[in-house]
Amino acid sequence: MTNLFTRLKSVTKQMLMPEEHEKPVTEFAYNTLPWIDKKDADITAFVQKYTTGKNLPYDLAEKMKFWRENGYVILDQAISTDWLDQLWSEIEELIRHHEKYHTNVRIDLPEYQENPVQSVKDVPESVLNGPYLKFNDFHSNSVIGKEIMLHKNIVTFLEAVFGDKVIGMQSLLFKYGSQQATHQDFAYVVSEIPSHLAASWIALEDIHIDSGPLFYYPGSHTVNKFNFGNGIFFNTKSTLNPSDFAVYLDETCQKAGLQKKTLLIKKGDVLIWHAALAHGGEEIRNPALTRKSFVCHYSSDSAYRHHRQSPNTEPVRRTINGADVFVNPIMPDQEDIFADGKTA
Ligand SMILES: O=C(O)CCC(=O)C(=O)O
Repeated sequence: MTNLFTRLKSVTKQMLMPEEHEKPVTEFAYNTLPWIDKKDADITAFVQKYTTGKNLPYDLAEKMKFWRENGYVILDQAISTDWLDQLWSEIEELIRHHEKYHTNVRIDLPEYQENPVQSVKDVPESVLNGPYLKFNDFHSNSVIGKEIMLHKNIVTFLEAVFGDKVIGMQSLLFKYGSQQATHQDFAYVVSEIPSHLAASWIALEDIHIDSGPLFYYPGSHTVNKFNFGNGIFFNTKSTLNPSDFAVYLDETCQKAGLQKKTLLIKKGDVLIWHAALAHGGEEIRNPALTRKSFVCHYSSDSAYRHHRQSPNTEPVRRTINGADVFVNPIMPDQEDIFADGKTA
């Protein structure tokens, strides 16, 4: 492990942020890939030496082999439902007494098109309770949110996959299905080493097929990358857009014979996906159905060294299960205002 950590750190020093590259980036740089994505990855040997993975409710070697092949894993009943109920009760309080809080939400409704990101205090309760809305970085406000994001069952797996300490980067919390088009996260969530990225999708209730469940293409983490006209990251200089990205991914996965799967998991189950797994949200067929979920994005210590909203300051870290999450530099007074998780 030590050698691997040292090697990754020296690679990072030479890394340029993607926008600083002279030529557009069209693929992940092979030498910066997490070790598990390289040709010679010996998972059996790794797990024999990896002591942190003991006492897990799953077989780490089996999950890692599945990940390498398919670009995702599902951890059954990985998180206590009491913790998830606590998290949801905090969201209900946030919605009910929204005037007191500053958490940001993103609203994808026509009337918010000009300014889709708003503070909850300025958004009516009816909108906060409805679809087309996600709560941004609620883990910053909530101790139990951080505990869930950096749960041992998630962190141990990701630490093994990255071969590095895990950093919780950001989170999204949904009451309803996102209905988001097919995408791969690395195009939108960019760390200093773009392949050092993963996400967890934590079911806060049993997922119904008509609620707009998550879908994904097993094995899609290895398909050729889409070029937005200026490389693999979507930004203001891109000449192609997220709809083009979705069409490309659906067609490419179909041509490669990859079967689309629907995620119908139970409360407390967790899906973890690879930076390049193609996924999205199905259409909501029954608008009365909620689809409560907490989505967390992660990187490695080598690849994410500053909070995205304050790249020039040293982050204030919270450590849980050997992983870090940075205190929100924009709203320090809102950090951990929901503190009940301290007793969890
Ligand atoms: O939960 C969903 O429907 C989509 C979430 C997602 O795609 C993401 O956060 O990258």
